[in-house]
Amino acid sequence: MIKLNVQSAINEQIKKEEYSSRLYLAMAIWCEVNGYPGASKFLYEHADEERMHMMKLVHFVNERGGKAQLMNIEEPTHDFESLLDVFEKVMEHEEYITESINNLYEVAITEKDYTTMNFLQWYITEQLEEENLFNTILDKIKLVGADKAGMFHIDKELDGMALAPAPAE
Ligand code: OFO
Repeated sequence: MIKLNVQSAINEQIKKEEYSSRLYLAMAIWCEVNGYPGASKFLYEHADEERMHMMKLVHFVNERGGKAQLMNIEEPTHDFESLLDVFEKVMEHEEYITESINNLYEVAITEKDYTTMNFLQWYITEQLEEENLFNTILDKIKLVGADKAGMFHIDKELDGMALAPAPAE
């Protein structure tokens, strides 16, 4: 049976993953209406991936005899200055999520909840991969600067960037 404070820490993380999904959805929409179809497709897919992150946590809490709980979430930012601004905000957000996962792991350590610690390993690895991925994208965007042809190329690249298939739950 999952301890109540571990459950409530995971429920907080569920909220953050749900917010991540909506934030990337808002970014995908901005990209779609601002002439970046590739970035838009990439971010729509990423919004789905964040929902999957949320669902894994939901199932985990329920399977451990607890109850996942959804909370109110604030409206995400809708307006961005540029594609660079979008990906800078993605990076900022991912760093925040990494910190949050680390804090959640700390709760599991304190409670000697080895099952949760083991489960969270997946998220720790995932965050490392996501930060690396977004850093690479951000570097490329910074490199092309205001060059329109370069930006077009990056958008094409984002279009072709396949996400890792969702692991079986
Ligand atoms: Fe859920 O990994 Fe990104 O935020």
